[in-house]
Amino acid sequence: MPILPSDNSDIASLKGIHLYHAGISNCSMRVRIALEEKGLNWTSHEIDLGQQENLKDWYLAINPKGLVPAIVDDGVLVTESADILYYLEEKFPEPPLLSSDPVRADEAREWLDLAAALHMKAIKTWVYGSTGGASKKRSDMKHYAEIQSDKSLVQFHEHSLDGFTDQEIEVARKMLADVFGRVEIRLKDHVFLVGDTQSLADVAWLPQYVLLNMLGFDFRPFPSVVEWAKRQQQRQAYEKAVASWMPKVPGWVMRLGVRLKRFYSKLKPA
Ligand SMILES: N[C@@H](CCC(=O)N[C@@H](CS)C(=O)NCC(=O)O)C(=O)O
Repeated sequence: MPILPSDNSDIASLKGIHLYHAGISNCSMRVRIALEEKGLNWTSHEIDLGQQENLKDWYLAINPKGLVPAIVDDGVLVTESADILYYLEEKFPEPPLLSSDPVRADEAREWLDLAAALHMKAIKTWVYGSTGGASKKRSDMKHYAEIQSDKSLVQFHEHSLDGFTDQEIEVARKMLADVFGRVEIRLKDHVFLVGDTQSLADVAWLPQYVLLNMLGFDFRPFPSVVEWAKRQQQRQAYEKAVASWMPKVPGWVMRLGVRLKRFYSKLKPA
């Protein structure tokens, strides 16, 4: 678990739970959901990704990869959404999001680890690819390459500036459709992804649904997933953890914007 050693006295002196996050980030969403499911009090530090606040020196001292989310809990710094969820589960076991049955707990861990493993190659690639989006400017890349030790991130952002090919977007879409196909089979006759109660598996995958659905991913082949998401969205944690952080425009406006952006990005000369 990457509990990052920090000799930064500002971090070490923080009391309580501090979450560094962004509203629409799916990785941030899953941590906010876990915090709310567990009824924990936390202090919000919203990071403006559009303004690249995540790459400012003060934030790099918290997460050297310049990614959200990160938490500091009584001076203990943890990054990576999956690791933060494991940390919260260990430190605040009630109500449990991992079953006491080791087989069920292992299943939930597998779903969470799968969400983490697919983040760049499926989710991020589909989201950036299908929106024609790039979060960095070409002129920022030299500096970004200097400060970013994770070269796969540098490569990803460089590539996003040229645009993902239709084939790359399709490979990402297919990976996601395969996973949601598995989720669909499970949810046809179950309320939760694992066992009979809310677990880290639901917490890990709901944000993927929320983000992808907002951006127009086709969930029509997965009706049980859609019903599960509706149930999840009825949970008390959802309003505070997700809904209240989402853009205040209707989904169709977001999707229209996405299609227009994609259309114009295709018109741009290579
Ligand atoms: N593996 C990381 C991924 C975190 C991540 O990619 N966060 C995105 C938002 S969802 C971010 O900070 N992007 C800013 C950037 O790439 O500059 C995790 O699970 O926490």
